[in-house]
Amino acid sequence: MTSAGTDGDRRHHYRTCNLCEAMCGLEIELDGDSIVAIRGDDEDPFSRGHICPKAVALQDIYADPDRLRRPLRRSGSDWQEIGWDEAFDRVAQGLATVRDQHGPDAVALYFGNPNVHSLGSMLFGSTLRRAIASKNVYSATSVDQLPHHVASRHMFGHYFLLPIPDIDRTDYFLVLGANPVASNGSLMTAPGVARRLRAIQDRGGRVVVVDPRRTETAQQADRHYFIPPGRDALLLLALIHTVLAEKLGTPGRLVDFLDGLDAVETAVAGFEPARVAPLVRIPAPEIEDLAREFAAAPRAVCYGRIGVSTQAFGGLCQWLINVLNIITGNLDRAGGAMFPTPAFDVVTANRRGKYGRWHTRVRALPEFAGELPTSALVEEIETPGDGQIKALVTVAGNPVLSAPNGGALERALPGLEFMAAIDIYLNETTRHADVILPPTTGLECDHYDVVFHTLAVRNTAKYSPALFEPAADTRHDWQIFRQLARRLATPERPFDATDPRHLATPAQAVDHGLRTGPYAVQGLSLERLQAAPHGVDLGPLEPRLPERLFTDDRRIDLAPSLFLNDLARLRELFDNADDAGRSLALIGRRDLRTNNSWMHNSHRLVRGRDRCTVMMHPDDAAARGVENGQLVAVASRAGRIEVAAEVTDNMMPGVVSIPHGWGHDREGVRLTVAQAHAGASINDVTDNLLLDSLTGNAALNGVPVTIDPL
Ligand SMILES: Nc1nc2c(c(=O)[nH]1)N[C@H]1C(S)=C(S)[C@@H](COP(=O)(O)OP(=O)(O)OC[C@H]3O[C@@H](n4cnc5c(=O)[nH]c(N)nc54)[C@H](O)[C@@H]3O)O[C@H]1N2
Ligand SMILES: Nc1nc2c(c(=O)[nH]1)N[C@H]1C(S)=C(S)[C@@H](COP(=O)(O)OP(=O)(O)OC[C@H]3O[C@@H](n4cnc5c(=O)[nH]c(N)nc54)[C@H](O)[C@@H]3O)O[C@H]1N2
Ligand code: SF4
Ligand SMILES: [Mo]
Repeated sequence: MTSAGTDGDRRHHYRTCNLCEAMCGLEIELDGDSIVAIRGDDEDPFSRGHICPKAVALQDIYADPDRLRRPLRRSGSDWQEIGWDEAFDRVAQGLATVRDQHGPDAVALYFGNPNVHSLGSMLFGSTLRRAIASKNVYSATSVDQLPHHVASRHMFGHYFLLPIPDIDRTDYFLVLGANPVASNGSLMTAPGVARRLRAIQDRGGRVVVVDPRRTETAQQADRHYFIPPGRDALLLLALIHTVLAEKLGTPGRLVDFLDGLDAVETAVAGFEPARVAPLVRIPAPEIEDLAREFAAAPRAVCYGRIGVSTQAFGGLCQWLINVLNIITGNLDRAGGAMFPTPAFDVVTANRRGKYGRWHTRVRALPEFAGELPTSALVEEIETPGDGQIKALVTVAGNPVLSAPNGGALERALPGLEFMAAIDIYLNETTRHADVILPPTTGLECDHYDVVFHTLAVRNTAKYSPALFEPAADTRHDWQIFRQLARRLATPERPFDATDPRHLATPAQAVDHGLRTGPYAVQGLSLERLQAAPHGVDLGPLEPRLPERLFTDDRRIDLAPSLFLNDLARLRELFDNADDAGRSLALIGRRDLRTNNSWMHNSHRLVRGRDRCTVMMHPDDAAARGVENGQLVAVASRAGRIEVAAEVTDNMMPGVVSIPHGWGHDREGVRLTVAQAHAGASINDVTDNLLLDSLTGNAALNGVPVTIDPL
């Protein structure tokens, strides 16, 4: 047990919340070993006291009687606790048997979202990957931010060199397909987004939101435009068209290392506002005004997140957002889109992110940075033949609820010869495993945010020691990876126990990263951070280009052919869009008190009204005879679910919205609270065949559905 600061018998522990991307500083008040209160840490230089309701639930996860602490082995539908050695042996044996018989690619790995929030997994997850050495590696990346990576790789030379909106200094914040007031920000680590948005407005700036739903963020904005799902690329082209045609902006100092401006000028021809307007349902004069305002603002930034990533033109959207920022001179300058300088720097030359080195067997979807698109997982399990997936390891992932057409995946999992899960719950996905290996989590772990400091709107650093000793006879995730790697070794791929990568603890690895990082000259080290429990401030984001570029020629490629070629696909939509008989378009949403699929077992997060509803416009409801609160069937090519209708004019007509991560009523799930608030899974309706075919990212938004009252 570690702590800092005492107050009589009461002690205070300071740490960073690792549940979402915001990295809020927490102050946890303890009486002995019991938590008395969890508050925002006012002295955290980054979050300055901000907190959301989920942080308080960290104690619920810690104490949750349903949380697994010992390995489980399944026989039929019964589960039995087993010892760690037996569990490691069984998993290694199950995987090795498949590998020996069918080759390493027959063993697939799926890494879920909490991996990026786990220090152990971020530093040592590669141990497991190398040991399994399969081309079938999948993750939540391809149901999320993959298009951002593809754009960064091709334009800036590194998939993790992601431009982050400098919202604390901007005068104009144009937001497409993100709802940071509910999601707390993504690829923009910025605790207290609502406060930061208000600050833009208070200094005379503007916030403009483009979203098919009038979201919590849109309600706080100066202006909101509805847009039909999947058409943002057209709007962005029209904005760029206007900026170029009216010569509204220049790339400024970026010109010295910028190629492809002419190619962009050619590419946008034909996408004038007047032609695009009827499709995006925003009048041409308003598109033109938006472009003029954006370009005229002293400092502006366009930011687009999951609504413009997990859709049919995700790659084009992320490319065009970068283009808009660049041609108005807003990349790499204060108040624009900037590149953080993290103290532990993962943006290094050795892994820039290769693209298309191999493809999926069935649909020939491209690999990116060593991963294949999660949308392909079902068919790669089900389609017989050479290279078929026969074994699966999920690591902190719940693809049955999170992957498109999760219902089909759920039906495919029992066909595997072997499945293991490294997970803290027996849930919708892990119930199909033969063995579950539960690692320590949250308050039992040391934390340093290797990933999100790289995406943060200010440079800071903070080390959080574990608050509680892990329960007796438990294992950290990194220890699990090592044990499996040791057992999966072969004569060709031996496990070298003396390899420094297998010897270091996460703390030692962090120290090494800090001592070789950009602030090493200022003496930054683990010891220094341990002496500063609230974290240290390293200053605002600074211009980093061209030095930070990783392209071979150290220049920005504004017009990679990959994206130019994809415009043909967009033109097809442009020419053939038929809105007359349009079915309803399904999109997602997030709620402040959820965290994807796995926090519904906390009483305090699920109490109150049912949040798993389908929101629809009053006109769409009336046309189908649906009343507010009524149970309806939502159906698509992939499947059908039943949820209550929530009739609201916050939805654009023709568009309906359901949150993801629900559907806990499956048999055999051991989540007592979540099962009593089960909801239904939107991903039983989303479609694994709907993709951004350029990047392979799932098109979770814009799924055609029908709705009928029950
Ligand atoms: N329709 C629709 N679908 C979506 C989205 C959407 O917007 N709409 N969003 C997508 C996005 S952005 C994402 S990131 C994905 C997320 O997709 P996933 O990562 O597959 O799903 P999660 O719900 O995050 O599941 C996390 C799993 O990790 C386990 N877990 C929690 N903490 C730990 C830990 O410390 N260690 C280990 N080993 N396990 C842990 C949980 O029990 C759970 O099984 O969902 C995607 N799916
Ligand atoms: N409370 C909470 N916070 C979370 C999570 C959570 O589950 N709950 N999940 C975390 C994760 S894993 C991630 S990746 C981030 C995501 O963070 P955000 O990207 O902010 O996620 P959302 O709130 O889903 O916002 C996406 C928005 O896109 C809109 N949208 C859908 N389709 C389109 C479209 O075609 N065009 C446009 N312009 N908009 C569209 C939706 O209406 C929605 O408002 O949130 C993280 N934070
Ligand atoms: S916003 Fe995110 S990081 Fe901050 S307290 Fe909530 S869950 Fe934790
Ligand atoms: Mo995500």
